[in-house]
Amino acid sequence: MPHPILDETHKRTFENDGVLLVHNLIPDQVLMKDLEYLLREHGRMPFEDAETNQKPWLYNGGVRALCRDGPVAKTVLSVMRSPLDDEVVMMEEAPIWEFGPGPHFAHSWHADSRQGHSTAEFPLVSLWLAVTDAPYAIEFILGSHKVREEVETFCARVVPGEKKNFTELDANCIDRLGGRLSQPMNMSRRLRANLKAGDAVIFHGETLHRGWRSRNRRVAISPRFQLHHRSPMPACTWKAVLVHPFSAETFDCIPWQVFAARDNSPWLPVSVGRLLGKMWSLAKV
Ligand SMILES: O=C(O)CCC(=O)C(=O)O
Repeated sequence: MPHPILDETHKRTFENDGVLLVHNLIPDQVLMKDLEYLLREHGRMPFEDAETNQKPWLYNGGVRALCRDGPVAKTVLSVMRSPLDDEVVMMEEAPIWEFGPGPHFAHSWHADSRQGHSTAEFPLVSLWLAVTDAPYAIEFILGSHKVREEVETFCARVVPGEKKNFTELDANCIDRLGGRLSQPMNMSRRLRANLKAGDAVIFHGETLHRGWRSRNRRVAISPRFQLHHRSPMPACTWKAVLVHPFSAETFDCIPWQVFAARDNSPWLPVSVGRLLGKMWSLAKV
């Protein structure tokens, strides 16, 4: 499947805003419908810090085929700083976000990387792919990746009853800070687009964003990629998948386990996952 060619203007937008909107990353609506079916079971899982939630390529043939054969990693690599010979890029998690239908409200502002873990030298970059239509489902503060430290210093609040020192960003504080930082960062500029199935947003690990729930159901998947120094690089790891340098064999060094089924039975064995992966590969030629 071809991936969109992103030029210097796109890269500059990504560097300045910390966000880049890519319409029609996957134009094939039949594939998007298939993916929606395959992700459905996982959308019902409660969000938790568990492999079954964050490493869906371990058990979901659809996710695996998308990330191995689809345009996701290539597109992220084309805006990320080019890796040197002794550097690698790993896909480290890929949470699936399914919400609604339900009341209309915003989740908390946050950035995907832990503070200081995404740098110009070793960036973390996320891609959020709308698997169904996702009207105004995710919002970004443009330029906020450049003022992460200020945001955390002024707006992080310890959440009572949560784990020690767990903080959340205060939305009112971010609004006020946005006003004060508007010169020269213009942090009050926001992006909240009407995304269709197959559209994607690529964003820096430090960029502030928040998801919105709405009266309509919507599904998205958000693989995250980190550039690392090569050494020591394990030959095969289950928890992070090597996407640069890429080889399908390296990707497939991880055995497929189980994955969500299309019918009512929740799980099917490995061989059917392989078949679906092949279907995806055929669809791209
Ligand atoms: O889709 C959502 O509502 C949440 C997305 C998000 O916050 C993320 O990918 O980090």
